[in-house]
Amino acid sequence: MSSRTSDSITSHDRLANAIRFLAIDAVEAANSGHPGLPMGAADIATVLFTKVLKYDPSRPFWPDRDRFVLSAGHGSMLLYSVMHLAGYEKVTIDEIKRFRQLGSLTPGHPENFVTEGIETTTGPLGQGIATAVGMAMAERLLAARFGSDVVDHYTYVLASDGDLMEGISQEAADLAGHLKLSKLIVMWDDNKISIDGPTSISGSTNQLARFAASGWVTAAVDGHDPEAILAALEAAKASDRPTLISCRTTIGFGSPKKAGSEKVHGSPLGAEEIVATRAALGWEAPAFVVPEDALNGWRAAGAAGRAAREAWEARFAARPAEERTEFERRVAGTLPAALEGAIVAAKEKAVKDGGAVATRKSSEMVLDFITPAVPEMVGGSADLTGSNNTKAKGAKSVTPDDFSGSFIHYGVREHGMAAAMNGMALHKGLIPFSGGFMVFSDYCRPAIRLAALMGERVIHVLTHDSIGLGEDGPTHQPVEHLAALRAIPNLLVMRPCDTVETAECWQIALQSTDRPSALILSRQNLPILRTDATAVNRSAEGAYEILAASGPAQASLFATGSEVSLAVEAAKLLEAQGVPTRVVSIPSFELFLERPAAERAKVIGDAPAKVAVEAAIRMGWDAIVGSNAAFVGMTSFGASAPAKELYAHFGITAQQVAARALDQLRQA
Ligand SMILES: Cc1ncc(C[n+]2csc(CCOP(=O)(O)OP(=O)(O)O)c2C)c(N)n1
Repeated sequence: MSSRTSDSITSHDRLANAIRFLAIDAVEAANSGHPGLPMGAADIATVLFTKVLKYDPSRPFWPDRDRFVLSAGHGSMLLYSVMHLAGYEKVTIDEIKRFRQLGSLTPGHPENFVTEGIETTTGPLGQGIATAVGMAMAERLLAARFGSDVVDHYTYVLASDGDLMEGISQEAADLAGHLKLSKLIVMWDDNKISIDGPTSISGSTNQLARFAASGWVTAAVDGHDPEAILAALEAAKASDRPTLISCRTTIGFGSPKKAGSEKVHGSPLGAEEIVATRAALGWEAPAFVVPEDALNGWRAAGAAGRAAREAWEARFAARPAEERTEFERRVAGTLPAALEGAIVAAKEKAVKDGGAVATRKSSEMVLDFITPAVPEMVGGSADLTGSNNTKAKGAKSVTPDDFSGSFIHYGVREHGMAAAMNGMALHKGLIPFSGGFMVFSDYCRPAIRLAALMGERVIHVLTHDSIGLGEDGPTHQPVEHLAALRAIPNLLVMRPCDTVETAECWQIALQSTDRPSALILSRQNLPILRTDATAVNRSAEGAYEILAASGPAQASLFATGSEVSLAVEAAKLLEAQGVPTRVVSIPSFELFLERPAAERAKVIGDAPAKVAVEAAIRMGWDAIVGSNAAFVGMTSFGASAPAKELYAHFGITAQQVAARALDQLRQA
């Protein structure tokens, strides 16, 4: 099998078995978890973390560290064991003992916002590998900006069968292969077992051929042979393309009765089998005790990374001061002072130009102002660049041979795009934003949800936001999507009504360092309603009176985005009939709901008639306007026709809004 000497076998095996038994014992103590993967992949992790990976446990956030992503998040105990063994201070043996308990640093699946040193949250299979593609892209993008003296690292992934079964893995593979992300190395824990049994019961893809077809280098090794693993990793590092290494392993390696079977995937081994496994692997130490030789070996490997970190610090210190400050600013995620002026300039232009503009065009105009001011922004689109308007003036496209650009052609891969954006944000140093049709936010929802969970600043520009897109019809017309996006905790959903609000929403999205944003934009033209081009950001209030009533308000109309101008028209109709009417624009439910109740009550007001209008379903509106308010919107899918006809067909008109207000006044 290999030419290992007995000494090296002993020491490697001791290090790998230390991972195995921490995992076995922690899962047993928690009475839940996944021992199979850590036991099977312990040899891979040992080679990676003791011989290859550039990291320093004492500085988990050192910018030029290699990234490691455990895409198969269910194998979290592999990561926690390695981190404890290598010397990540906070992952103590007590935390290992508290695996999966409330408030521990060792939750069921790895959570980057809980445990320092974990690069990304994983668990939904396929997300990790796709997120890692974004990290590898970020490395290339930043190396093109700051040079390889400052940015020069690899991104490693441990992926399971399930990761490769998920469709997103193909989007990720395709993107990485096309971009020739040569510093992305995926180790596939090829154990041929998933939950239902052998993977052969549900799939027969030749994964190596698939990745090869997407432009990857592939290799296959015995995943229990440390020398073969090391050689494959060394070759992968020298490659000019991303590499997939099939590491053939036995799930639950070492367990006499359960190794190689799905029984060890996701349940504790049980006391008897643990005794048998200890005997089989020659491990005498009791539960949670790491023998001194193994601990010393691991700690020495962990401490070895310090030299690389210090060498990087010396190289970085030799860079010009201005460059250092800029790099540090971008990595810290602090915005440049120039942003505010750029926002005001965009607002001034909007007011000066006047006229009706689609908010997707407004957004493009705003980007022309802000992207030069915020050079860490990296845009893109899922093959809808001309429709999403996310390519600012002068933005250069990124190509496989030139990462100095700031616009990415993601191809028709919404899910891969959203996950890659998460990876870029997690990497630090960039602010990713993208473009897609809003209706296809469904295609990237799992990645948007993870961004929200992780609290990452990614900005999704979602255009064609309602029946207002017209002729493409119900397959393309969002109806439930606003409600569905608003349902994701910690996602900021913003639907601006004109160019001034669009500029404000961009400013809010950029300033929201701890949550993702979705900018919901129209295809159809909308009149300019705001003519105040100052530094005051009214959209940040979430909701505000955009049109005052002529006297004490009898009717309050509430609307978002394209329906705000419709509400303004309705207000004019009502005023003409002697009903003093005000209009409240609500660019963001979330921002509004974060304000104190008394302030909210003031904005909502106490007019006897209240009507909300939004070309979408009602779900969510009751929390804003109350269940007694009338609602003009959608209750079904849309249809294929010119936008104006659709608004009339579905009864979303100024006349309808006015009529509903009058109904309410009659009933009052
Ligand atoms: C998107 C998604 N679907 C389903 C699951 C539930 N799940 C966890 S692990 C797994 C498959 C396990 O097989 P494999 O990936 O080969 O891992 P191994 O058995 O080798 O540990 C499934 C279906 C999940 N975590 N993510």
